[in-house]
Parts: sequence; structure tokens; C-alpha cells
Amino acid sequence: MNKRTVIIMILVLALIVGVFAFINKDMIKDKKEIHENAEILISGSGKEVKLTFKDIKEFGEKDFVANLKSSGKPAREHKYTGVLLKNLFEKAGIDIKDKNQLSVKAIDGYTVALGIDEVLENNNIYLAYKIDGKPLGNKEDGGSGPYQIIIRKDQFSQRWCKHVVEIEIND
Ligand SMILES: Nc1nc2c(c(=O)[nH]1)N[C@H]1C(S)=C(S)[C@@H](COP(=O)(O)O)O[C@H]1N2
Ligand SMILES: [Mo]
Repeated sequence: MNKRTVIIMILVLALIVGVFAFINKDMIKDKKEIHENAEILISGSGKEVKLTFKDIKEFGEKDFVANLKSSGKPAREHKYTGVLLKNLFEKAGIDIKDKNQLSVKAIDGYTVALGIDEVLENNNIYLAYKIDGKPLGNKEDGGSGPYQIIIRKDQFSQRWCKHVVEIEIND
């Protein structure tokens, strides 16, 4: 290989890395906007739907009680406000009955897999936006929202995904 070929190869690689960095930056910016605007992206299974806070509220706001286990603190009961996750999909006109699972993704990269069977349960998995009557708040204010998945049956709260920005449907 002569010197010229090596230089051209290095330039081509640098260009590829640059393009990927650019695309990635754009994707991170989109997620950040979704988080700040209190929106949620429903993706996967050929779908790409953005839901606003107004949409989500109108899907059927409900108060429910759940035990939060925060790290370093004893479990404590709170009143949450939100929408039963299966109702959100039903009202958005998305049939999840025959799907495999949902991947819930947060702004910090935390991801939680939810089995369809548990999602279809009656009083278990919610998408919440208030705790004890107050908004959950976002990551920057030390809150756990704007949206958080609450799994009433998960007694250690590990799968209670905070700062939800995307729910991906897996076939
Ligand atoms: N987005 C996001 N959600 C998350 C986590 C996280 O790191 N990021 N940690 C989980 C864990 S391990 C616990 S115990 C609960 C409660 O977290 P807290 O101790 O910050 O209240 O949130 C869960 N949800
Ligand atoms: Mo935890």
C-alpha cells in the first residue's frame, strides 16, 4: 500500500465516524426535546406516533395507590395519577394483544421490558405523571417524570422506569 492510499483510507474512515456522530447527536437532541415537551414516542411494529400530554390525559386519567421503594429509604405508599398503560394503547388505536413485549426507554438510557401479559393485567402497569397530586417533575429538577412507569406488583420499584421518552412495540 502506498502512502496516498493510506491517507485516503484514513480520510474515508474519519468521514464515516463524523457522519455517525452527527446522526447520533440529532437523535439525542430529538429525545431531549420529547422529554422537555412532555411527549412520548410510540415506535416499533411499523408505528411511529407522538403522544402529547393532552392526548395522554384524555385517554383516561386515574388515581391509584402504589408502594415506592426508593434507594436507601423504606417503602412508602403514594397516590399516583396516570393512565393504565393498556388503555393508552387501546385509546391510541394500537392493538398490542398479539405482540411480544414493550420496551420502555428513558432519557438516561434506562430500558425496561414489559411482557404483554403483565401489560394487559387490570390494575398493575400505569404510565404516571403525578405523585400525591403534584407533577412528577423532570430529571433536571430531581423529579422522576414527566412520565414514569409504575408497576404496582414490582415491590422493589426497580422496573419503575423514570423519565420515559419512548415505548417500543416488539413483535
Ligand atoms: N430512567 C431510570 N429509571 C429508573 C432507574 C434509573 O436509573 N433510570 N433506576 C431504577 C431503580 S434501580 C429503582 S430502585 C427505582 C427507584 O429509584 P430511586 O432510588 O431513584 O427513587 O427507579 C428505577 N427506575
Ligand atoms: Mo434500585
